[in-house]
Amino acid sequence: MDTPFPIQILTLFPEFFDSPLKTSLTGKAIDRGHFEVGVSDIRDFATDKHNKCDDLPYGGGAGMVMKPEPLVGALEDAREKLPKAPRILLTPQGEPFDQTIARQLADEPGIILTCGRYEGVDERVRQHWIDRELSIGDYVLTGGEVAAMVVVDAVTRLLPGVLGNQNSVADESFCDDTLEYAQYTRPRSFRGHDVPDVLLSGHHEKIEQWRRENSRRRTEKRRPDLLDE
Ligand code: 6GU
Repeated sequence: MDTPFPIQILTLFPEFFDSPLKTSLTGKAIDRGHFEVGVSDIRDFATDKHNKCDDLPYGGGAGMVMKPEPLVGALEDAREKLPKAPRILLTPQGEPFDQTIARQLADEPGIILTCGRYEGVDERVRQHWIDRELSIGDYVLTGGEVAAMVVVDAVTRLLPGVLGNQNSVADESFCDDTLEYAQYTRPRSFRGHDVPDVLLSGHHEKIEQWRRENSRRRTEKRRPDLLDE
């Protein structure tokens, strides 16, 4: 099946992606043909008889390094499937993934996501077979799988037709570099806590003004770094 946005994920743990890709909006969008996800098991490209994918670091030290042969085999196979898609490595050493990068990637003809594992990836693979390295934040994960799923979610929800209501993309946080305003739904009073009166007033200008103010105040308090820019 050819869709407008093919994604190929390269991983040592293909089963990790079974459930998140079936679930919720992501699963529905795949069923509707808005994008498709292929998962390659890097171990299938191992070249020795034990299917070894990691080895000791030259120079010594703790941990294991992902061997080049299986990774490059998997990357070449992905390239044949998706010749124009950028090859991305998920690694804590990558540039910080944000909404701007999500929008850039949504404009590509598809993406190849390589999940790093262990203490790292042989440097020659990064230098010669990878186009871009991304990190999802300043903390350490056991591998790139969770990060790859974050990228899939953030990018695919920007694809045409994936969200029913395209206004919810245009309207949201990080487009105008402020946090979303507070939201309320029924009941009007819940265990003694009331919805702000202005939201029940039906006065659209006043509601807009309240939301802008609420958004600005929370951004100042929680994320002053967003206002500095
Ligand atoms: Cl992409 N990988 C790992 N292992 N840890 C991370 C990360 C990626 N992004 C933040 N921490």
